[in-house]
Amino acid sequence: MSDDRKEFQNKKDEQLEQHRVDDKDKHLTTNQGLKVSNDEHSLKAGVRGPTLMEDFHFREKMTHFDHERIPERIVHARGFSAHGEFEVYESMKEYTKANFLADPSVKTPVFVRFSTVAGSKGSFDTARDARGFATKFYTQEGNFDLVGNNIPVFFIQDAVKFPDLVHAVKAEPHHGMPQAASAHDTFWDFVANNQESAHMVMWTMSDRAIPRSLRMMEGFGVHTFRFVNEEGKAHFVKFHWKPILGTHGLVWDEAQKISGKNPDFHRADLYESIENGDYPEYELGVQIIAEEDEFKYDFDVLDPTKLWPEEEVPVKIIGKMTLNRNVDNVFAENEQVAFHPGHVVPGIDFSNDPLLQGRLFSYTDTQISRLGGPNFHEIPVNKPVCPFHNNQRDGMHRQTINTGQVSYHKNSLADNTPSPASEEEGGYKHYQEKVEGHKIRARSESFEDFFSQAKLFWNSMSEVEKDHIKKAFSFELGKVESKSVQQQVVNMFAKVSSELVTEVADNIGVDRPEGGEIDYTKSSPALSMEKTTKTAKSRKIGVIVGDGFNGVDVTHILREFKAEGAMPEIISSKLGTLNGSDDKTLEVDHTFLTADSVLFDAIYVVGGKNIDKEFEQHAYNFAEEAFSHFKPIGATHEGKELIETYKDQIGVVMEDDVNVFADKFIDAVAAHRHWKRQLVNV
Ligand code: HDE
Repeated sequence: MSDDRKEFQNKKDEQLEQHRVDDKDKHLTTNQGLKVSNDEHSLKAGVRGPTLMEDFHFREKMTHFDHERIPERIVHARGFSAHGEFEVYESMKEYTKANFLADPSVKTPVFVRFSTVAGSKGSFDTARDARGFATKFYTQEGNFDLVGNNIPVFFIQDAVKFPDLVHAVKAEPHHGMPQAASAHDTFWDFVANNQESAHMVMWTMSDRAIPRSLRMMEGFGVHTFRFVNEEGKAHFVKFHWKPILGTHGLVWDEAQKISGKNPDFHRADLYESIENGDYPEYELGVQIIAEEDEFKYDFDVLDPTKLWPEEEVPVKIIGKMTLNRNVDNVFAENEQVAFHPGHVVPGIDFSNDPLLQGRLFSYTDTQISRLGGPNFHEIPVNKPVCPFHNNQRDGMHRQTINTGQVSYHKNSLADNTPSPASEEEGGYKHYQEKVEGHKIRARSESFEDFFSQAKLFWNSMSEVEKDHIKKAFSFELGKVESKSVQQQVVNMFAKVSSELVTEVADNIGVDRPEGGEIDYTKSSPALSMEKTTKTAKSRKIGVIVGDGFNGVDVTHILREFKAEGAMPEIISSKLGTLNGSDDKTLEVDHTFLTADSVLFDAIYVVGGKNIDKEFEQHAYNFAEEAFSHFKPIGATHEGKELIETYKDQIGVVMEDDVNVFADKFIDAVAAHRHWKRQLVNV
């Protein structure tokens, strides 16, 4: 077994042991504290007789079980969470009076929930979808929730359309299919008939929508918020999370196969890296626009289908979040956490983005039905770490036992407590934006440009990224049954790129649209994932080893991998110990049955002197699949013969000198994917 997995296992054993020690003297009781003498048989009238109503223990246990589930989130049902901390690098006082952004010595506890949007709670992690990236900062001034996504824009501009969008993307109501997928008629019908979605659709068709890891994706607050400083001066602000490991995607074929091989791929990756002490880290960045520059740009700062190109409005990195503790209980924390974009602290305020305005209503409303009443703030994961007092009372599931006679404001009987705080005392004061206008159901004309930034995104992609987008459209529209919808979508995206729609139209057998591409030539290099941080750190290497492997060399190579932070895991025909030369042994982590090529970032084939034909075939299959997904492949010793076909191919390392091999292979792993293979092989 690899050292990392051993450590993981040891930790698990320690936890179990701790549990045993803690619970040593505890008896099983009912919820009323009565000790239970038998938990295996219900109370019956005779051993072969009927169960009796009188069996209060059975009824209490079963009733509780019957009510174990709560309604899943209507969107973002499938999620996974972790605890951590946030620290600001330098005081942001110039822009905001938020305390947690003022003092670099303060560590603010955080809780993050990542999610997919469309699928139900039991769906799979690697669906093509936006990912939720919701962070709760437990500050001393109250909770601040940054409820974002891994895509910086949204499908729609006004919250009133959200139920329509969600109805369209969710499984179709007449047969309940497909699960966790946008590749169906109603979603694309919505897109073609709500063309403000063009920009976000470009993102969801890119590899951003199939992240390699939750640790390797960006996060965005999406909307424009406001920073307000002590003097009451405001700036528009957009929030970004930048992962230290860089932003990386899967390839679509791989993502689909992982859904079957390990539906929990992302959550397992997050959980295990935290257990192993490889803490996921993200830097917080802000883009700031002065209020007086509101109309300086070719986009409306209030339009949530627009991003602010980083080259025009730089991202200032202001702090770092480290996720360092897994949840103890998925239900209590991940399911019961209740986010709300309206949970803000002094110094952070809203803009008039109509999508944000609608969200400010929706989130409390949804928590009331999901968590069964208005007291969800009392659930431990939602509770502020600072004191809170008010005159709200009672309701479903109330935990607090409020004492005293007075529960109203203003009062004299309790000296008018709890009393509102002045601004100096930390009371929240809304930014006094001047607003006037007619009551009107309409949108500003400045929201009507749906295609410039869709094209900006396309213009910014590398050739490989463009190719993936074409394939994603071809896949999704290939699953659509209505010819009319297919044609409408192709016609719509002709405005973005004729290259894109010509290929897609040919692939799905509809007419090529004629012309239509809008004139927009800007690009934003920051949107491409190609130039992101590349490192071998935390990359999983599947090492295929058989009995009779070269002991000294292979042990040395594995050590080199680990020194670079990569994570080798041993795969062989059976679990147990493998014997190599020079008395070296290796413990097997996975068999060919329990592992699969798609679950690793790279494959290293070692082989061994005592392997059989079946082993040879498996080793070849692992390499073949890794090759088709552009992953690095390495081979030494007997392994070289097993995958000789791939010799001299791009991203394939076969060397006799072990040091040269280790160096070259690590470089190949750090490069992540070897896309040039595609250009050679297509
Ligand atoms: Fe949400 N969204 N949303 N959303 N959203 C929910 O709240 C909603 C939007 C986001 O891990 C719901 O507790 C409306 C944008 C995340 O618990 C619900 C609109 C962005 C999560 C809701 C939007 C998000 C949610 C469902 C359009 C990115 C998961 C359950 C106006 C900035 C949070 C719940 C978690 C969850 C409403 C659009 C992010 C129904 C009405 C844009 C990350 O209240």
